[in-house]
Amino acid sequence: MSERGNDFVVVANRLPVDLETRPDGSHTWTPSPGGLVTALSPVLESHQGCWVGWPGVADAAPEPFRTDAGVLLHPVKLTESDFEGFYEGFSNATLWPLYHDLIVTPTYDRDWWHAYREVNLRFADEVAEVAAEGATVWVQDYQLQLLPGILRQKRPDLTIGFFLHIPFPSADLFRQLPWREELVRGLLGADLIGFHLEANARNFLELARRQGLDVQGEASTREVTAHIRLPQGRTIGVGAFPISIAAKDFAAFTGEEKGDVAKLREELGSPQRIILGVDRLDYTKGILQRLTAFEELLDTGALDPEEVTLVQLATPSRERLDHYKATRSKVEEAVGRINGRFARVGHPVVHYQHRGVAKSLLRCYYRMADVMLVTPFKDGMNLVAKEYVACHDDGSGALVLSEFAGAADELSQAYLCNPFDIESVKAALLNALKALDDAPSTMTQRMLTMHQQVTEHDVQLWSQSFLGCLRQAEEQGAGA
Ligand code: GDG
Repeated sequence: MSERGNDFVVVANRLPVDLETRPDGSHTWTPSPGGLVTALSPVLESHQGCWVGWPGVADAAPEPFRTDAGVLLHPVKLTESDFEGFYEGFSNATLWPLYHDLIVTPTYDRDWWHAYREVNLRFADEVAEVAAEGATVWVQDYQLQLLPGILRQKRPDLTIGFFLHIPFPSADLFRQLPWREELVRGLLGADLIGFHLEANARNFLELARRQGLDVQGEASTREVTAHIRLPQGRTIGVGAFPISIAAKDFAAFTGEEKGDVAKLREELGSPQRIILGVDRLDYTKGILQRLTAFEELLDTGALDPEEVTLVQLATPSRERLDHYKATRSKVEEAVGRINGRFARVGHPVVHYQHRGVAKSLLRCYYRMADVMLVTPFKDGMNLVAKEYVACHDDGSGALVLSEFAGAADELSQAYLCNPFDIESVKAALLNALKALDDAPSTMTQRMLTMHQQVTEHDVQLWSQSFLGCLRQAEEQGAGA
């Protein structure tokens, strides 16, 4: 199979599938978790492009192959030591907490930084091999921030876009990073740098100004209204592109599926109200806070355990890292304690699962839930909130959403809360439950307004908007 000559290449830390070994030693591929894969798969399928990324297992170097949907997958090998230094270390114990406003303290480790640089160089070699002359390369996320700069040097013929899926912190926080200049230089190799929100783009532009760069224009809520002009004359577009979902995949429940939703409700004991949480098990997502809020409402009698049930689906994530282990154990302790205090045997008040579920089942959970609780301390966007809304084309349900999730900018009809303030989470949850009983038509209107927003601004619009601006940025940059 010819692997060279791809006109459109997406590069992300992970491939959209993970390599798994069956008990008999043979290999199989399963979809890999997380928001980035959810967002990018449809885009690549429509371009029949090439996806460069790690197959999810250390030391594995499978041959490139084409998916049924026509996407060429090009695996990049990471050793166990790369995985520890580049992925678990610098990406997830340095950058992740720093970019999420220090919810836990980042570790600054020189060896991790060296591993990060090494792996970015390796990704650049692989991309240079598969990209055609003049190809468009779209680099994804915080694990690959050096890649645009390395690629620019190696392959000046490429058009390079970069999109950050997590928040970008204020210049004051960012300057903690010992390798801040190198990181910014890496990003500035791109023709276009995209963020979810205007606030993220503003933070980056402020940082560029402080580094003495020539910044023209200001960030705005959508697309590119600001540019950075480098001393060598090249111009880089900076803009906001709020990511979304393939909304139509979540709407339109068939009669059979509605039956499945009703059955799921029965399996939970047909409670009057079902509250749902769906997250990767990550300390940024505020799972413990929401359990604590629920427990306090049961404790004071504001909620009746015979009437209300909370379902928490928590997908395993970054399980070897200490902060993740600690979060999991606190969450599981809270689930046990709440059930111990308020449930009857055979009738849990909190249903908890630490395993992923199939997308078809996830849709049913979303549709079934009367209230969706999304309470991150900080989140780039949060696709779960949008998926829930997309499943409620009938106007049912209510969304409780953290002010600190990027999605709050668009989903203003949600019950917004401050997850750092338990009273605020409790009030938002109670208000949502009460309004479902007392003001059903207002609730329907709120949900339908959000549904329209998500349907009209779907993931296809996101990618078209980014790629359209990338073409313009490249033309402007080349003309400079
Ligand atoms: C990062 C940023 C940004 C979850 N459990 C299951 C499952 N999921 C899917 C959801 C959703 C995705 O995973 C999670 O996306 P989020 O956006 O909520 O969160 P992150 O993984 O942290 O994503 C985030 C995103 O990138 C995109 O830019 O929004 O801010 O942190 O799609 O449905 N899917 C299935 N089973 C599960 O059990 N099938």
